Amino acid sequence: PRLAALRPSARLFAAPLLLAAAFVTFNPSARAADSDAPSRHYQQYCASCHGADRLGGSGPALLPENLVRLRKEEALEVIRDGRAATQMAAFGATLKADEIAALGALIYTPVVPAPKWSEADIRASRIQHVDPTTLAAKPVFDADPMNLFVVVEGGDHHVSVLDGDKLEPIHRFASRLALHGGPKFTKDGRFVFFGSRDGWVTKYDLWNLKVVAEVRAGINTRNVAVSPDGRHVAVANYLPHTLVLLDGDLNLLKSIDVTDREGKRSSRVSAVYEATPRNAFVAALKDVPEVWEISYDPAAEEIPIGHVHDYKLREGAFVRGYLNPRRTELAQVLDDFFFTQDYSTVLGASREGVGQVVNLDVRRKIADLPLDGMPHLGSGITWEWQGRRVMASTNLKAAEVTVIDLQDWSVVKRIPTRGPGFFLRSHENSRYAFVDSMMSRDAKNILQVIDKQTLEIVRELKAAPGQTLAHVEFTRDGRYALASLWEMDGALVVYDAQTLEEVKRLPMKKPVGKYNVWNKTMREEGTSH
Ligand code: DHE
Repeated sequence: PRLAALRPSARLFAAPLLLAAAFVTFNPSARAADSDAPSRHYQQYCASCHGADRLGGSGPALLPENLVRLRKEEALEVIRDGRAATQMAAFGATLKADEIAALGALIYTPVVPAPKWSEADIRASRIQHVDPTTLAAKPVFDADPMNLFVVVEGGDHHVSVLDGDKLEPIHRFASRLALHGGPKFTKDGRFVFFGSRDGWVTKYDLWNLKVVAEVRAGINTRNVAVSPDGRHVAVANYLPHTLVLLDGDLNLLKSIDVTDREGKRSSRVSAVYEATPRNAFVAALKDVPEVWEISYDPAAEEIPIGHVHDYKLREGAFVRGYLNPRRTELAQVLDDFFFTQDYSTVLGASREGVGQVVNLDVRRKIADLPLDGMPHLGSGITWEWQGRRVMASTNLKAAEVTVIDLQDWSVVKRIPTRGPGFFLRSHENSRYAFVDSMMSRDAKNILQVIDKQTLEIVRELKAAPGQTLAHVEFTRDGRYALASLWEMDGALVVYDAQTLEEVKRLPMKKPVGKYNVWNKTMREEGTSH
């Protein structure tokens, strides 16, 4: 009962702690054979922060799905030496090398059966941080609320809010661990929603500079999307295989088990996006070749069986269009994708680089895309080039930016770069686009500037060798471009977007990404949405 009286976040933390204590004190296997040692050590040293079930607590979840980005050797180093600027302690003096190796093997072993995160778990995890009725209905600061930047500082898991005119921080707050994907803003720029790799969704009030509410929607999450009015939020999960729909206060509306039409094969969700002209969320599935469109319009047309999610319905039946997925079935999985500005069409690629163009109105593939390597269409941007609309994206495996004609889907140009890159960014008021070579071995420190009219590289901006310079976002008017010096003692480097000269630096802890309220809410053509 005392545990039940705690706030959900405290319960999440305390439950494993108590369990761990119980385990250490009473578990008879504490003296059992050595094959039990890794589990015993896990419960003794890790469970209080990472959860008795490895689903996370104040520390991240320790499941193979959540650890894919961490090399095993690095994980062993972290167990041995701890992690600077975090609560992760060093166990090198407590555990022998082979015990650390066994603990490492344990956390990379899948939990069987796969852990569940039910609707009840989602509901129980919700935390209301402030009473919304106490929040002011206008900004508590003088800066232009539509020209704020939200900067995700991955180094110490914080978020900074910048005044985009003065280019100065106005606030900084602690975030959930490992935020990933772009934070998503409501159209008025007041609220922003963050998703963490461990499934936490945070609603933040930018006018009041306060965390309003949080909920854990999954165990391993890809990203979040929000409707412009802020009334609907969608969460794409890898673990469990669910797509979670929340209301604007982060109360659960429904958690959809993601399967193919027959309900035979379940799937992770690669990502979910909001498509305003369609009043819908659009999601791609990673293990089933389908794109789903989920209307958040309560008056949405009914969907005939055959396109819907609920395979148990009898032939000829209809379901409500509202919050029920409508399927587009394809021959190939879409892993990463880009929308045309009117959201009628999706350009997608599989991890193997198979590209296809899908029209969401006729709900089928309408063309192939001539792509190679691993195009990162999610980082795509678009502009007018010689009277035609083109899009361009980086490639995670090839040293090029690929420019595609959006009329006939042909490749206009492959612009050679220093190395495979992650992000591409521009602004309609700028003739330049900035691309990194983050995925290369020796050119991570170089940002290249592309002239959007000549399609040539015209300049290189360099950080010190060995450092990483990547991810650019423009100010609302396109005058300045802010790049991340992606180091623990890193910075935002501000460039004049015309002269390309450095203007100033703002110290930041590994600023993974930065997002301008205006550019995001206006769906500026030079930024991902
Ligand atoms: Fe991301 C956005 C997928 C690894 C930093 N990344 C996205 C989005 C997707 C995606 C689908 C768009 C979601 C959105 O904005 O709502 N990312 C993937 C992967 O599949 C991949 C390659 C492997 C993985 O581990 O999941 C991957 N991503 C990374 C990283 O390693 C990065 C560099 C560091 C990190 O913090 O994880 C990283 N991804 C980002 C960032 C964005 C992003 C900063 C937002 C870009 C933007 O400007 O909107």
